[in-house]
Amino acid sequence: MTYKKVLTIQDISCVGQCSLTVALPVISACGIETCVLPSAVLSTHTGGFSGYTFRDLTEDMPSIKDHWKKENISFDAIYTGYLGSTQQIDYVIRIFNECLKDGGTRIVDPAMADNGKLYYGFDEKFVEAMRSLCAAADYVIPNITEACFLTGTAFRTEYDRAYIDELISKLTSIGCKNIILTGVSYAKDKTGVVVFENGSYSYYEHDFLPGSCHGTGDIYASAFTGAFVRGKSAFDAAKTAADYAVECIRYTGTLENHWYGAAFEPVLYKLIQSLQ
Ligand code: PXL
Repeated sequence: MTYKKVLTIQDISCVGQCSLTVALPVISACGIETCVLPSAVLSTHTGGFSGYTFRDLTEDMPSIKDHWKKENISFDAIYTGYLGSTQQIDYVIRIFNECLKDGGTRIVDPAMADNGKLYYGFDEKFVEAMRSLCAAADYVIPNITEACFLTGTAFRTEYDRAYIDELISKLTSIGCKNIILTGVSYAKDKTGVVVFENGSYSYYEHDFLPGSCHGTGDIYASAFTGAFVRGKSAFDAAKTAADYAVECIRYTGTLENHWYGAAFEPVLYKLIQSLQ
C-alpha cells in the first residue's frame, strides 16, 4: 500500500467534536497523511451553543494555495466539509483544479443542513454555490436534508424508494457524479446509506439508534474518506463509515449529558481494526 496524502478543508470548531477536530484524527487513524485548510475558526460549532466566536479565514485561502503551488505540494484526495462563505466555495474549486494530483479524488460533504433545516448562518445563495461545488466533485456525501436543498425538493421524514430515486436523479441532473446519500431509512429501527456509483444503486442498511448526535455527518464523511483513500471501494468505504458512526453513536448513548457531539475517540480503534 502506498502512503497517501489527503487535504481536508473545513472549519475548526475549537469545542464541539465536529469538522477538523474529527477529520484530522479519523483520517490519520486510517493511516493517511492529513493536511488541513481551516475555513474558519469558531469557539464552538453553531448547533446548540450561543454567542460563539467566528473568524472567517476566506482571505487566507488564495495565499495558502499559492504557497503550496510554489512548493509543488499536491494531494491524492481533497475532502471538503463545512465552509464559511460562498467566496470560499470558489476558492475551493480553484484548489481542486490546481492542487489535486492527476487521478486524485474530490470528495464533497455539503455540510450545511440537517433535520429539514439549514444550519444557522446559511441561506439560498450559499446553497446555490454549494451546488456548483457538488458538480465539481467526484463523490458527494449529502444527508437527505442537504439533498433536498441542493435539488429544491420538499423534505419528508416518511418516504419510499421512489422518493429516494427521485432525489438521486435530481442530484445527477445538477452535476453530481457519484453519490453517498446518508440517513436513508426504509424500515422502523433501521437506517442506511445509498451508494450511487457509475449509474448503479446499492444500499447498506444498519441499526437506527435513537437520539441524534451532532457531528456524526463529519465522522461519517471523514471515515468514508479515510477508508476510500486507503483503497476500499466506495461501497465498502460507505459500509465501514456507517458501522463506525453507529459505534460512535452507541458509545455516546452510554454517557450522561454529552449533548454537543459524538464521542468518536473511544471507539476509534474499531475503525482501525476494520481497515486491517
Ligand atoms: O457538523 C457540521 C458543522 C461543522 N462546523 C460547524 C457547524 C456544524 C453544524 O452545525 O456549526 C461550525
